Amino acid sequence: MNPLTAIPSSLDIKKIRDQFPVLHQRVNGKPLIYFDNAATNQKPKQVINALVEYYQGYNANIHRGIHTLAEQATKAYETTRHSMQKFVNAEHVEEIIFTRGVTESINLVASSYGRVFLKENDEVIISGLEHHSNIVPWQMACEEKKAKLKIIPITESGEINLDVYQNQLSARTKIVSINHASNSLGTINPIKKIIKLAHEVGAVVLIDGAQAAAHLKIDVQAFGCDFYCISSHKMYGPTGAGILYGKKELLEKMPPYMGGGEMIKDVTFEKTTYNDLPYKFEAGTPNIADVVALNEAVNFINELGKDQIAEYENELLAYATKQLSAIPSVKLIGTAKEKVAVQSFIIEGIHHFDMGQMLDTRGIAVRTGHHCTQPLMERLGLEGTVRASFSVYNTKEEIDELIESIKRIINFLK
Ligand code: C6P
Repeated sequence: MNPLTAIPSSLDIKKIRDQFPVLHQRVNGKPLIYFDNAATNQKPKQVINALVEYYQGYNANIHRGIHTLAEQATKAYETTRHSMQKFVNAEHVEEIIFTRGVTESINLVASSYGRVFLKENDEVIISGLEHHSNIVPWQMACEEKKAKLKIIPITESGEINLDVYQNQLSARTKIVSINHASNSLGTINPIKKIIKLAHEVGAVVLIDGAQAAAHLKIDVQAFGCDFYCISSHKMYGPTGAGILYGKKELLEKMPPYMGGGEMIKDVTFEKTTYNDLPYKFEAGTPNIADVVALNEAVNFINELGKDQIAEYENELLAYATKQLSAIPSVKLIGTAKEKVAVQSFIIEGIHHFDMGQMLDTRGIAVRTGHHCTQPLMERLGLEGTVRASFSVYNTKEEIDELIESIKRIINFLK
């Protein structure tokens, strides 16, 4: 047995793959190899079944009706809130706000917290590794409040320069907003240290957990962060759902983000009083079905175990990185010491789009382009990269196929 293709992990990958119907198909005549997991990962049967069961069995609006279906739907929706509380280890269940995902969660904080707590000449710090969703909301808030946006520079390997960050912090810093793991490079950021330093100057910290939720253990109390954002669709759950975790004492001081049903206690034409947490931030009929099914995604992850998932994905990453770096015209982009299972690369003389398209003809799905991190690409002097991102259902055989395909495409285009 080739020692490189042996799987020492305790996970039964074949059994796991059997739970993902979408993986068992041909794309362009070849078996699908799905390496675009950082964009969205695939859904196990139990998540898909939960959606069907909800719509076939107890579709009803929540928190409003007193009939049986409404009570059943409300219970299922609130069960997910408790699961997500455990998933991130929040102290209070009302610290879990359902949103459409990370983008909405960050916008909620930038808009609501920013409206009250940002003043002229204050500073917001983000890093050079951020996704547009963790840049643009802060640009908007800073513009409105005449505050300043500061960027922590990154090193060649794709790590945050902590010395510069330390010097950037001051009494003017009000908010630090950083991703837990980079979507383009895979870098895992030292968030505990970043949070501690920010708190020393009295700033609050938001962590964008989009790329961490499916891969890393999340403990908001141990991290000490003030806000933590998650998208369901990047952790085996449905699209259009996610959470904002926020410390209760901060959420209580923040004004509502949107007005409408559910977020009110009492409305007259003269004055409206707002609902308690978490409902103050959940205006309108929420995305009930997807939140309900998210619970099954949490169960899926818990059943496998985050440690086991991380161990296996790290193996896949190490295997892919080793093979990719052995191809002479391939340059790896993003070589931080601590990474989630994301590997970006460029190929000398071949545009990333061309490589992506040619891989697609061989049934291999990767992402190409700037990955919604244009400032990061500019810093690296690149227009874009090819990005392969791995999940627990991927195999080393699939990576072998990727490597073989890249070699053939290089030879063909030479
Ligand atoms: N990154 C990618 O292919 P939403 O779209 O709200 O679920 O997540 C936005 C987002 C925010 N932060 C990070 C670090 C992200 O990776 C993403 C989504 C996808 O990399 C789609 S652009």
